[in-house]
Amino acid sequence: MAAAPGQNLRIDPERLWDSLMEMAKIGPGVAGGNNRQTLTDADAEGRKLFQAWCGDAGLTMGVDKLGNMFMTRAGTDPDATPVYMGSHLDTQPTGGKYDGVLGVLGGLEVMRALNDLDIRTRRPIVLTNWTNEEGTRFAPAMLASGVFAGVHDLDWAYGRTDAEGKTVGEELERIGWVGDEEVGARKDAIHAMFELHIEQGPILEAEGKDIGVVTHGQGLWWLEVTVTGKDSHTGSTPMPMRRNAGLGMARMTELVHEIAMKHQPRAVGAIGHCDVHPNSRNVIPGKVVFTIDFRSPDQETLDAMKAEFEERAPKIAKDLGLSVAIEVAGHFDPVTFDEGCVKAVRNAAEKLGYSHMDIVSGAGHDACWVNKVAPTAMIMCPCVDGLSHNEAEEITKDWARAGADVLLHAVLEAAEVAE
Ligand code: HGY
Ligand code: MN
Ligand code: MN
Repeated sequence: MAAAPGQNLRIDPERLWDSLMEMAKIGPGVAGGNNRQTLTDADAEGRKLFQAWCGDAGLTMGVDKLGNMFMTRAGTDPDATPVYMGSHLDTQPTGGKYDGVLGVLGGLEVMRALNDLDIRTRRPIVLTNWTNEEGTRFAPAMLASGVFAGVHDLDWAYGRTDAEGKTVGEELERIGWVGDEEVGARKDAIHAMFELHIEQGPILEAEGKDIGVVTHGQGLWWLEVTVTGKDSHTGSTPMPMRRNAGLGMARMTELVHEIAMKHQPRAVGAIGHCDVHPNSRNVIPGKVVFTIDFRSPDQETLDAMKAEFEERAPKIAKDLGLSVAIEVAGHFDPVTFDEGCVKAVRNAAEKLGYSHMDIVSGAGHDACWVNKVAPTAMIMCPCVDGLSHNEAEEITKDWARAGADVLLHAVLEAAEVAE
């Protein structure tokens, strides 16, 4: 049967895989994954390699004041509003080789394939590497795309600090990636944006699907909680006299789990970060600071979980002679992606013969913020055992190929092949 128009247009899976493995050598983890945290020297090295590859592919670079990198492939109509792709190169401290990176290097592979196939598009195509998607070193997640979309203020972003008190502004300066573009100057000139990303969950693999057509994304609350008691001796302080902030955190951890379980199956809750002070073996902790991560695709459920914790945590503290302070450290509402862009993703998967299903993104992504300012959709590929934010994160070459092929065709539909 003759191929449908364009059906045989495909990326080069070996070249994509080689680039993924090359990038994975930068900021290696200790167990086969990556530790390329944002604004570290490893991040700077990864940016440089990405910049060199984009130069080889004939792309021109723009950088904004938060280090967001924009790599442009010219269209035949320079006045046409560009089509964007992209994701992030920064990783968790015990991250995988594909979270974010597949979206950036999959986009680069699309550019390389268009060059090989000598295809010109009417619209320019722009490939983005967003600064600090992970929010692990500097909270919140998706910081730079949030400023780009007008959700966060630039100076507030510059002032975000890491555990050692270093700020985003200082570190961006130190690695030499403060660009000259205003952050968000491009936001009113985006025809469509597509982000390719691994699912980071078990659904696609379990269902035997190559492609996730992402229709929605979960919303999120990050609550930073400070529980204060009193440092005292673990040996000589009688139990009734203790004001043990660590015990307060333990009971609040149970509460977070109880609240999330109450709203199953459309809710999750956990605590992934905590600092115990003074963190000494024989001192009862007088202060504990931890971050709660509540998520749900339903606005009502998401807000109900936050409200219930805010209501019940002070009682736990009072019963233990502690005080508790709760601050919002990150937030975005559930996301509905653009129907037209979602359709372009589904059409591409159909045309290419890849099995696919609609899916809600469990994780947050830069596309969630870009969706506020431009028609946006996401393409997902499975990951082994649904594992991510773990150095053992794995995908297959075929899943990477399928995702990048669909990205190629969705972008071509939006950017229009020039006659
Ligand atoms: O937290 C998230 O969902 C994303 O991985 N930064
Ligand atoms: Mn990611
Ligand atoms: Mn991530």
